[in-house]
Amino acid sequence: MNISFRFLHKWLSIALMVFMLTNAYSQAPLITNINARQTMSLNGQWEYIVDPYETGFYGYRWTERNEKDREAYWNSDKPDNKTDRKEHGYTAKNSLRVPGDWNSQAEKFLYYEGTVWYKRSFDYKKQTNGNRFFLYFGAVNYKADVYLNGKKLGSHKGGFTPFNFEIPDTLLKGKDNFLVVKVDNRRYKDEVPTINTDWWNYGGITRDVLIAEVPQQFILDYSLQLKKNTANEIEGWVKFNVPVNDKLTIEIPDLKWKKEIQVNGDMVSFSDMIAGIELWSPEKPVLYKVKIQTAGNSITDKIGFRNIEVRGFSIFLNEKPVFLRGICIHEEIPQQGRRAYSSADARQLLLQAKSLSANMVRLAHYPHNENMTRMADSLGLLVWSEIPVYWTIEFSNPEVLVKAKTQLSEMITRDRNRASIIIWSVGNETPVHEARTKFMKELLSEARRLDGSRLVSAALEVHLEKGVSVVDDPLGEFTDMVAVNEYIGWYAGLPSSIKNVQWQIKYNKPFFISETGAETLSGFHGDSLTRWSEEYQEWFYKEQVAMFKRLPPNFSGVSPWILNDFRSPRRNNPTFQRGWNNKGLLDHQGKKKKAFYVLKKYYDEIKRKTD
Ligand code: GCB
Repeated sequence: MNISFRFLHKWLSIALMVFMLTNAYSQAPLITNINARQTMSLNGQWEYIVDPYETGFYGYRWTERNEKDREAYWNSDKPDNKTDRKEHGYTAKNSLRVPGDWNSQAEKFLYYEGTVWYKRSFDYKKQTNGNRFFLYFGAVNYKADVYLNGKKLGSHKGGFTPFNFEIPDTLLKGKDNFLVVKVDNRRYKDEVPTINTDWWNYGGITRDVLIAEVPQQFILDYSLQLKKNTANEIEGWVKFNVPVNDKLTIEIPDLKWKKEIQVNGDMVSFSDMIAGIELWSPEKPVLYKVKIQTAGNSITDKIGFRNIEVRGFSIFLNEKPVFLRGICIHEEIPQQGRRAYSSADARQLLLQAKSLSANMVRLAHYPHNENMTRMADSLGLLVWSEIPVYWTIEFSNPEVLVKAKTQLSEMITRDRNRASIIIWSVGNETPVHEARTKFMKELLSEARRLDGSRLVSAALEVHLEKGVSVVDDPLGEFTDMVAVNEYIGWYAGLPSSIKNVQWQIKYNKPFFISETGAETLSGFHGDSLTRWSEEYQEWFYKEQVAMFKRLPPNFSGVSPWILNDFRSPRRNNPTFQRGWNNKGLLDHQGKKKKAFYVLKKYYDEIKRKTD
């Protein structure tokens, strides 16, 4: 290649890159506490086209359509005149509720995995000239490509975390904006989660969609919490979207505390002594109104203050050892076989957990919606929050690590001010080998880097060696607590075998049983040896509880599997499962099974001793 050709080649590649970048706006940093911003909701009925062949995206030579292609589904579906040929169209006859999964909205969608195009038209009245606009999605499962008025705003992968794109002022019209989202929920080996999971792959725009309108300079994100090992010192930081030169005020009116800081830059940190803070706890979930303000922008939140740490082999909450009376929850409303998303859904699920006398929930196996963590804050439930690094992810693939880290960072960014969250979990039941341990260690360090104030963990596996339950996963060395899932008496042996179980736990840290459970079809009765009967599950729980009582003093809690029966395509026993994993302590209709009362009794005993 001669010099001038090389130069031309380089110049052309740069031009191509610039062209690609200017044709899709990139994802903007996440705006936190979205509901406290000035927003317009785009929830409601959206029209859709089901597109299993991705015709709206690829031409017949299977090349990506260019932005102006009239046959691209992000462009107008209206014929220009009577001779015009249009082979796609949105119609009110085909519409889906947003937020919501598509699977539960029409029978044809029950098992659908593929592409659905969503379209919504809307008018927008700008509040103040010179403001900025962001299109915010609470979550879309799994991949979203977003187009406004024929322009691509950007894409996002990851089905359980929020994202936003800035809308250029010139693109947002007063009338009849044409918003299209291509949603693809197909499962791939190199995604997070990967192909194989034990839950329903609900597709769609599953959480809220909003337009947020903010000033040119605005408060993007902030952190406010109790300084470790103190009860009267608060520390935090505030981040702006751009460098500012302004006075910042942070105020907690109920504590008569106010701090003024001069900001020169895009971030400022602070700490201060505050008298009279009542600490947040499950028994008394005190939340304070917090006001953060600059000359041009202000935001309010409700924040609780508490300490969480590991001392020796116990977990301490506000200087007192705490036993986690937990329960695992999927983000699902079984009565309607759908994803949970609203505040009312969160209340239903978390009140069920409270009725079990739980003080903790493990939100499995992916970040649940913000209503859940906010509701946990106000109802007083401790939370384990997790990313869907589940079973056999491609641990040797560096791109997969980036995907997992992105989801981790989006989860932590959204929820770092929730007092309820005490544990960030980086995965569940990952198989022990070198590449995996390296991968998981990186996630643990990343979680600590993003938020050093909470515990970090992962649900590990236990293996049986000559009747002894051995916990020696090398990852246990790097987590703050050792959490394991065990199913002795269900997958391994009968409940009678639980009696003789010995534990060998390599790590002298808080020991937590992050799952245990047995399946039963609600209303099916037999003797306790009859699989699937309520009596079997009841017996299982009785033996498990007896075993918990024999565990060494570092036993710090348990979150059995699971609060409610949930949908899973892996569960195909035609009599007892029919597409449901029935390990719930409550059935599809919310009816309590016999085992519910066994666990509740155990939790009530502990509660009486510790509260
Ligand atoms: C597990 C998994 C959970 C499954 C459960 C089961 O260990 O972590 O996702 O649903 O077992 O029911 O087998």
